[in-house]
Amino acid sequence: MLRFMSAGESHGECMVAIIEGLPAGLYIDENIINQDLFRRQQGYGRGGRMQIERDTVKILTGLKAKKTLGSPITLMIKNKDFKINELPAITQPRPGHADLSGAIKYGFSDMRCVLERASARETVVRVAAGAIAKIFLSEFGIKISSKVISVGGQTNSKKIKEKIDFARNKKDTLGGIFEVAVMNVPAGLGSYVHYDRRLDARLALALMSIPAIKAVEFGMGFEAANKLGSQVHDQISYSLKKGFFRLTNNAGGLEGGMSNAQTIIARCGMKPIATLGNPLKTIDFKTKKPVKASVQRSDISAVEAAGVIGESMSALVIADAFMERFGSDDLRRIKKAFKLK
Ligand code: EPS
Repeated sequence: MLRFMSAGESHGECMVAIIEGLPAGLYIDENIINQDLFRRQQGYGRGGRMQIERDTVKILTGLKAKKTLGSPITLMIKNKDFKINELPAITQPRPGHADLSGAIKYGFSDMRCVLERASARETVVRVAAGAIAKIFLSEFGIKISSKVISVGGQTNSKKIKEKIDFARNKKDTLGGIFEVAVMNVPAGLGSYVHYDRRLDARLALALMSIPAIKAVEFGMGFEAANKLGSQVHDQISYSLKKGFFRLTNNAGGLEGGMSNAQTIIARCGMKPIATLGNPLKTIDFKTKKPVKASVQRSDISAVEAAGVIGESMSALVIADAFMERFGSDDLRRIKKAFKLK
């Protein structure tokens, strides 16, 4: 089983991930991880923090001569903006953020203690872990990409920029929709035999866990609910060259909780960032008096970056399901099993 855990606070010393379950013999090029870390920092509408950080990974364990040993891999990314102990207390919870429920849950009166871990900064190590899963998948020709579908309801890139400028001027924020595509996935990853083995359910969990994601759909998604079966299901065909293939891909590459060898297509709906420059009404946690929510440095919109995180989370799920089917100890043996597919 491929699993990972992360640790770290947004303004702590560093962010860390431990990944376990990768086979031995996989060559890891740190530059490939750093490319994805760079991509996560991009996109029109990002905030001041991205000007400070130049995220690069340091691999602390699990490799010898850049090859995996099958042992846990530790990834570390330093926070340049390390100042957790100098930051002032926050008592005005932001609507839409983890602030209020987190303070009630853990018994804090200072919401700084919540937001340090709830921050989307944590996704930096998910992207580093996901890049390693992508390196593994690329050995088998599996490729993952993402694109922005819309921001604030706009689909054209010029209009998206204008809408982000509008939100910035209004001291407001925007969400949007991104799409993740996983190409060249063999049929039969995941399973229909039990709820927690279904690949669509596992992908939905991974994607829904990305901060600010409120909706996930595959293929035709919600639209399929309004159509006839004959307009939805992907008819099956066969050729010697391609083997079985489909005339359409409305299922988004997923049927019966398994991959069906078509491209896996997932779309995620991201709510607007919760920190507003022109803050919403809230209640001071200590005085219980009406106040305006706290204003922290933040992004106006981060849909492009969220797409990169969506790729990473999908890569981790697909790599896990791939190893269930073809083995997970030794890369050479996995390649042999894959050839027999
Ligand atoms: C982010 C780091 C954070 C925010 C943003 C994304 O850093 P800071 O709080 O120091 O500005 O810029 O996070 C949020 C918008 C949020 O609500 O958590 C990052 O590394 O992506």
